[in-house]
Amino acid sequence: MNSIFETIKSVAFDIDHAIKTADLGYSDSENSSGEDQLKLDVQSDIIIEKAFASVSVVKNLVSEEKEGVMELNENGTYTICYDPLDGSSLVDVNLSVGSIFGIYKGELQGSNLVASAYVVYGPRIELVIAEKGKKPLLYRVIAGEFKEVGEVFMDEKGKLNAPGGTQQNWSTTHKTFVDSLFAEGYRLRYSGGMVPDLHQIMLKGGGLFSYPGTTDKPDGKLRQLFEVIPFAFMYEQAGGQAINNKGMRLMELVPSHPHDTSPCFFGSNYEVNALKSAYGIEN
Ligand code: P6P
Repeated sequence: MNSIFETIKSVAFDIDHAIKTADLGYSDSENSSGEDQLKLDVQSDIIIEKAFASVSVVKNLVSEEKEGVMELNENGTYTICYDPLDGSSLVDVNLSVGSIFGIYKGELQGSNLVASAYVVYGPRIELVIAEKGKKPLLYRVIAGEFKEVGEVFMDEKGKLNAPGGTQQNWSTTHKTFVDSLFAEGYRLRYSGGMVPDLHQIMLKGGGLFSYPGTTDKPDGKLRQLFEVIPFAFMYEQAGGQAINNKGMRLMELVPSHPHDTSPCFFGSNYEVNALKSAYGIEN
């Protein structure tokens, strides 16, 4: 697995350079979710695909930017499902964005995730890696190299609230719950970039990130294999919880299609338990 993590460190520098130098225009194509692709999306995807092609333990790649499964090494062990540049539309307003990697062994479903990692491209490049049985580990680029900073863990109760999705399309239950957190004094922290938004909550002691099903997106917006399950693993390893609107652990998701989405809630125990109560879910 270490060869995978070293490759992620390498592509982090290449993608960070592309962010700082590439043309921020749109390509003439769409991704599998029907979203317009920035040239930077395509470039980041190519950087990752080329980098993993020479990593023998990687059997397949599944990219948010492409349809289907790409076989790399028939004798490989792991399938890497990745979002090469999540939130890329924020680059042209100079906000932080990220790359997300889910490392699966066997069928592509939550229970077969063996590790996950994400890179944040912000004022500094930061990387968090989570493996089974270990707290997530934070790395930061210092003097041009990734240095290990320490373990990431969340308090039982946090202060930050990151409510995603179009508010006019939330259910009444969700709106009432989100408002109740603000009434308790939670501070709004939402940039529209899943990676920095979830990173901030994990590093600042906890809180809640929510992207519910909405009237316009009943199954939510965030993709199970590339975004939801990798972060669910992170949050559980950091001592928090990650569930859907029915109270099911997101780690139990079994997508029927690689680009399936799910309503998702990630947070510290207090906030997720409060959401379960608000949604009428047994704690
Ligand atoms: P909304 C970025 O496009 C993204 O996929 C995630 O990074 C982010 O959390 C979400 O969409 C934002 O969506 O509907 O709140 O703008």
